[in-house]
This record gives sequence, C-alpha cells and structure tokens, in this order.
Amino acid sequence: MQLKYGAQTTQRRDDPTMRAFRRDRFGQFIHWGLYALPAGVWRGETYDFAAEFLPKSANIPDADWQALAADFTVDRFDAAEWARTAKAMGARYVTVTAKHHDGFCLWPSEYSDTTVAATPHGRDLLGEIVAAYEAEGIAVHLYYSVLDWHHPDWRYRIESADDEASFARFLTFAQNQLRELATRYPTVRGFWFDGTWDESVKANGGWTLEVERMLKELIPGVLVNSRLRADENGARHRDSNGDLMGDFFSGYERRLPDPWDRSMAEHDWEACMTIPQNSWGHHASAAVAATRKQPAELIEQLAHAVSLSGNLLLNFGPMGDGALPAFEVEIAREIGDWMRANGEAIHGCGMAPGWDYPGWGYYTQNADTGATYAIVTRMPVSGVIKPQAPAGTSIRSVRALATGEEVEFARLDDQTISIPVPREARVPIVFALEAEREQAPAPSQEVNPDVA
Ligand code: JFZ
Repeated sequence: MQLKYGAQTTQRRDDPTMRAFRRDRFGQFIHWGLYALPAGVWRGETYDFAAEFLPKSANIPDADWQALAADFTVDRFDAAEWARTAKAMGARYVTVTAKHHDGFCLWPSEYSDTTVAATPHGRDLLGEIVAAYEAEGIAVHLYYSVLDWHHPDWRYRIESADDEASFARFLTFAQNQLRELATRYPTVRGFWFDGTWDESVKANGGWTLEVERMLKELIPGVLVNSRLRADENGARHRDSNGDLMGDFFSGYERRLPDPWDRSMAEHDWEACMTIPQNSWGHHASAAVAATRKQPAELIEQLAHAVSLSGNLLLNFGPMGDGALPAFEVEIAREIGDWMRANGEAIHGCGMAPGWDYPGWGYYTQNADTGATYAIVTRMPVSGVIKPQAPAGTSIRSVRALATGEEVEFARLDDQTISIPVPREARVPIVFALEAEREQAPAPSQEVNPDVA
C-alpha cells in the first residue's frame, strides 16, 4: 500500500549516530518533574499508581498542581552527581523528561507558562543536565510528552470544528517547543516521544512525520523513537504495511520480548524499564517500594535485551529536592560493579547469530571481535551449563570474564561443551567463548535413526 505518512524507508539506519546508539546498549531514563515532590501522596492520602499520574489519580485541579513549582527549589540537585552515577553504572546515554504529561517544562520555554522559570530559582535544569552528562561523555536524548494535561488546546479526540481548531493550535505549540528544544540543545542525540496514543494524535500522522523531518533538519542524524509516529490510517510505531516508523522500535515498556524471539534483531529497538513495578516518577509509598527489582534482575533484563540486539533504558526517578534516592544510588553501584567486570559482554554486543536460546541465560556477541559471551542468569541446579556453538564451529577456549581466568571444560561433541559454574555467584556470571570453524568436516557415519 502506498502511504504518505508511513515509514520513509525500509532500510535500517547505519550512520555514525545510529551505530553509536546501537553500541551503547545501556541507557539511563530520568523521570523528574513536579510529580517528584508529592511522590504519590496528596493531602495525606497515598496513591500507589505511578507518581507522575498523581494529578489524575487524586483528581487534582491543574492550578493546584502547577503551584508545586514554588516548592521545586531543588536544593540538593547536582547534575554532575547524577551524571557520575550514570557513568559509574555503565550507562552510555540518558533520556530525560523535558516535559511530561503535566506540561511542566524543565527548560524555560517561551511557549509555556509552567516551566522552571516559575520556580524560585528559575534555573534551566534541563540545560544543566545536558551539560553535565555530555561532560561525562554520555549522550543525551530528550523525552517529550505530546499529551499535555495543562495546555487548554489539548484534545483527546476531535469531535467538533472547535476541537479541530484547538488541536491545530496545540500541534503548533508542540512543534514550537520541539524546535525550541532542538535549537537550545543542538548537541542532543535523540528525541523520545510519548503521549502519542490518543485519537487526536493518531488522526495527525502527517504532523508526526513533519516533526520527525524538522528535528532531523535542525539536528542532522538525530534519533527519533517509533512512539512519535502514526501514518494516515492511525497505525502507530509500524505503518499500515508493517514497516517501522522512526529509527528504533520503542514499544517494549516494562517488559521484554517473551518468548525470546530472534526476529527482534531485524530492527533496532529499545525497551524501557522501571525499578518498581509501575512508577516512573519518585514514589514514597512502601507498597511501591516493595515491588523494586533486584540489581541481578535488572542485569538479567539488560542481557536479555542485548541478546536480541536491543537496548535497555533503565529508569531513575530523582526526588523533588533533586537528590537521587539512596536505593537508586545503591542499585546503580551494584550494576556498575557488574558492568566494570562484564560490560564487554554488553557494550558493542548484540545477538549471537546461530547460537540457540539456552535455557540458563543469554548469549551475546561482539560482531567486531567475534567474541561470544554466555551470560548465566538462571543457574541450572546441576551446576553445569552446556553451551552449543553453531553447526560447523567448535568452542576452543572459555574464559571467566570477571577474573580473566581460563576455565576448564569438558567436550561433549564437536559443537557442545560442558562448563561447571561456581554455585555461589549472586549476579550473572559471564563466560567469554572463543569458537572457530571446524577445520575438516566430520566424516559422515551411519546414525541410529531413533536417536537422531
Ligand atoms: C508512558 C507514560 O504515561 C509514563 O508516565 C512513562 O513516561 C512511560 C515511559 O511512558 O506510559 C506508557 C506508555 C506506553 C505504554 C504504556 C505506558 N504502552 O505502550 O503500553
């Protein structure tokens, strides 16, 4: 089907910016805004739903909500500290909420009356974040919610000529803000769109394409996630022909491809993940805290994503005063310890072609060096794993990545070996496997057809 607003190409990008994003594999998501102040609690009542949805959960009038700007004094905010934490965790890029659904802007937007300019300090918090992360060599992407609970012209659906006119004004406003962001922060590497699922946006696929084009004109090579885009039939992420719109698929949210599906590696993708079950903004509730994932669980998810040539964007919700919650600092530290020893199996890696999905974890491979990694996330009770190289290849050596030591293994057949795994491992242990093509093909022999 011929589409005007669908995918502009069926080729995946292979330019330096895209390659860098692909190599990075691990990013930090930051959800920070006014919602960090109440942290899910309003007038003594705790709402366990996502903290950034509090205005809806507690039915808070917009004026009361925007008044929080007076309390957004961010006394403990230190962008350099956030950036150091991200760097030490092994994150290579950050995606930060410039504007979330509540409309509050972390930069002093000239198009909005609810921004950092309305806080007592008036600081350009977004600018500080961009500068601090880039100083650490971390690429910055800007999250932007098209959905806007504050703007009077926002519409969920278009039901009248009035709605039509309002929403047209709204789209101009959003496009102005996006031009403003791309102009103020021309060093950013990507835009991450959200809040694009309503009928009103889906009816404006042409606008989503126009925005993508505008951003790429202002910042050559800039990355745009699939969540921005809709075609003329309202198909999202993928157009009516099934072709991916935007540069990478961003539909995996708080979940990963399950069952493991190697067709995922045919396009670029990124999954975003929360530490608690369901809150992106900082949440004060003990019930929400009880759902926090363990560092080892998050590392497992990172390995899962990379084994399918995807990225993981792990969310942090800094507190209203700008400090990172202690539990997030601790999780970042533990992931960082693992990454320092094992990051070689993550950064620059993707799916290991020809290696089957092993029940005990994930394989990743660095296409440049050819090294294959076995990341053991589900230790078999037997205490052994049996990696199997692709047909025609054979595993020559095994090294424990964290110690660098050679590991003894038993050979089961040409392709398969058996490795004893130390049972005390508390985080995924990683083996670097060196496999080579067989020298001479094995002579064919009669086989028992019953055990084929
Ligand atoms: C959205 C936001 O509503 C949320 O606050 C957060 O910013 C997150 C990253 O994005 O939530 C979504 C978006 C998409 C889906 C579900 C929740 N989805 O596609 O299933």
